[in-house]
Amino acid sequence: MSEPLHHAPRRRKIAAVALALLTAAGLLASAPGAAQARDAADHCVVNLSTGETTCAATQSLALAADAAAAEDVGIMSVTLITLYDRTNYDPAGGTRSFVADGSYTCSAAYSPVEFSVDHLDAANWNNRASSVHTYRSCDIKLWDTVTLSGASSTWIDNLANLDTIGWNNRAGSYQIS
Ligand SMILES: [Ca+2]
Ligand SMILES: [Ca+2]
Repeated sequence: MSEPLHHAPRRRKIAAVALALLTAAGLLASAPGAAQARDAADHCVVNLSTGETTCAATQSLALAADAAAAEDVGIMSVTLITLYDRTNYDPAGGTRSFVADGSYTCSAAYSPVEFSVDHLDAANWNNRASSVHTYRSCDIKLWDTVTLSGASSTWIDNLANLDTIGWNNRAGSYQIS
């Protein structure tokens, strides 16, 4: 494989979580092979409270896997934002969700910024988001580059088609407030 070695442990962990879920759901008979599972794991949940990123073959499985892992350490996950590869919040093309502890709600003001998430390229999400949904009073600002620099979007609540503001397949990093 051409991927950096430091990615290997996380991928193994992700595979283990996905397999555990498939087993629990009684779906193991139809589980894809390892190569297919790796390609299909395009739904990830970044948990601010635990620092873990959990991926699975579907958005619901990824959220469930994150929730189960967080619950083990006494944290209730709540989704703050979800990026969608496709427009109209269609999860079929892949999703990336950002979650925090259940008590978290974003402040009404845009300043100060509450979370900054850069380097979407490292997650294979550079220039990819086409719709975005936010929760818990959070809004999102997109940045063109992966380092929170260059052009930035307005603060977005929910937007089913980022092309309407010229931000389709453009975000390289983002901020939440
Ligand atoms: Ca896209
Ligand atoms: Ca960009």
